[in-house]
Amino acid sequence: MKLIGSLTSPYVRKVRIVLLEKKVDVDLELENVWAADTKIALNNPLGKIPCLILDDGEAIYDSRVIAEYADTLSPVSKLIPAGSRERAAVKTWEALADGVEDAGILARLEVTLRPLEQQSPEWVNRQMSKINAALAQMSRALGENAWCHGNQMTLADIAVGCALGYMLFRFPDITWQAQYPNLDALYQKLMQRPSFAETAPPAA
Ligand SMILES: N[C@@H](CCC(=O)N[C@@H](CS)C(=O)NCC(=O)O)C(=O)O
Repeated sequence: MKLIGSLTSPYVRKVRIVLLEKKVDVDLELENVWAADTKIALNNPLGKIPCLILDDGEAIYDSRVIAEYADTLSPVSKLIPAGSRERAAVKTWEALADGVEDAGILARLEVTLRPLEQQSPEWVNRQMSKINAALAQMSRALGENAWCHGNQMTLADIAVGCALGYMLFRFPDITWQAQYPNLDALYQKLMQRPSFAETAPPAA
């Protein structure tokens, strides 16, 4: 299988970590989806990464679908519980973490893609308040627990770890580590794992 992605996308990182934890080998094909000549639409008409190309050529996206599919590919490290309620809880953590990235990307695009006079500070503030609310909710829900859900690492922790890593990478001024020591402890613990260490975004 081939994973089309980048080294900076937090969604791609989540999928790469899942595949590493599941011990599923894929070739990573780097694609700059922002380049004028990107070929991503040949596989994903939405023009987004990650996109997983199966051995028969079928394309699978987005990151939540790929993560769910990858969890079925090997019996090692079950990342999504089988029970429907537990599954929904883990997927809600994932939605929360992905939502932090969605808001961060929208805020960043506003200031990196638009000329200054067209930028909306209200829009950026709206996205930043989503990020702040989501980080507070993550910290509240994690509490003193070792993992986001249950007593072992799940997709919830992987998704949250990627969102926190994305904050460090793109929003270093947000002081979540001092504000939420429990999230920081979780992140430091995750970074001990080769899957997280190997996929850390390159220095900005
Ligand atoms: N919900 C999607 C989001 C993927 C996404 O937005 N990826 C970004 C890279 S970080 C992208 O490809 N953006 C290109 C675009 O929006 O045109 C997922 O979970 O895979």
